[in-house]
Amino acid sequence: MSVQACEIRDDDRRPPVDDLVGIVQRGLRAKPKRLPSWLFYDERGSQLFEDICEQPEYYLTRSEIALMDVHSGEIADVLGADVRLVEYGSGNAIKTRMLLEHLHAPVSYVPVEISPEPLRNSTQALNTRFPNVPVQALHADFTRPLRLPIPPRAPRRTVIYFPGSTIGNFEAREAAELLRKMRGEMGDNGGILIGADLKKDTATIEAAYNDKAGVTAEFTLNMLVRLNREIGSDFDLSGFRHRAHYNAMIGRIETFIVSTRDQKVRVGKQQVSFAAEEAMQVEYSCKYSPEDFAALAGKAGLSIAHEWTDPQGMFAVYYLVRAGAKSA
Ligand code: AVJ
Repeated sequence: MSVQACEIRDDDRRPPVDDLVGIVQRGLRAKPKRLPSWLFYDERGSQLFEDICEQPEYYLTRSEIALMDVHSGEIADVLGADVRLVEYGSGNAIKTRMLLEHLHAPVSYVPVEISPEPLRNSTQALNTRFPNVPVQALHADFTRPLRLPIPPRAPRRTVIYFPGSTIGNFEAREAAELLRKMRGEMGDNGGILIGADLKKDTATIEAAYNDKAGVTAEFTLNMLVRLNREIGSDFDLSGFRHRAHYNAMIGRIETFIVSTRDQKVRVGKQQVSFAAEEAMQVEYSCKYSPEDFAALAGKAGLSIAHEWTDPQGMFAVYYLVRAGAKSA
């Protein structure tokens, strides 16, 4: 088969690049103040996240890769032949490659990504590496209803791949809603292959979000750098710090940007006051035991057909199918 052209499709129902000043102003009016975690991922933020993945304390990425290293063959067997693989996000080159290497005659690979730059890069890299797998990149926001490109031939099933514990960034209700949406997109016979970080001792989890080298702190504060650049706000970086704390009751890392003093910040035409030690919430990273995850899946009309963990039991990958379906 010949090399496929890089096809990137725009989902024309994508909302126009939203009013960033408005989003930030709204978040800063909320009590407590909060800003959405997707604001982390400008170009610098995406680079910093890659650097986080190399930190010795950040076990998530390494563990998921170790898991794929051991189990990707078996995972591919469970998914079966002629799968259309739809990935939510596209920044996961290594894990995706490990999966595609083992999949049996995949029909197509559909990365869904909101930022065009990583989408183009991963499309090209995969085209080179897997010349026989048609890549149908979709430029869209995966939290919204998707119109998937027409596959080059009929797939036996559509599998949505959502690695990286990104599901952990959604609060329980939103996570269930997102899974419910995925359930619709994958169809009756489809499945969801999803990575989620496991609950474990507080010290290990907290260390992962407070690395000694300070990369995570820089990643967190880069959100303010980004806002200063993109909306002309005047956050003084020396007046804010990173704080990440594990809420063991709820089972999630809660990340804040803390104001170190009384101060005012201009955002658009508004002045926003921060009290000393006031904490602005910027990210949740929810951790799930396998039982927690089964309950979450259940709320979305799904059940766990298979689950895998890495040799050290740090991280889990689940294969979800419609509840009551005859499974994979
Ligand atoms: C990319 C969402 C999985 O929550 O662990 C890493 C992002 N934030 N360090 C996570 C993140 C701080 C990461 N996810």
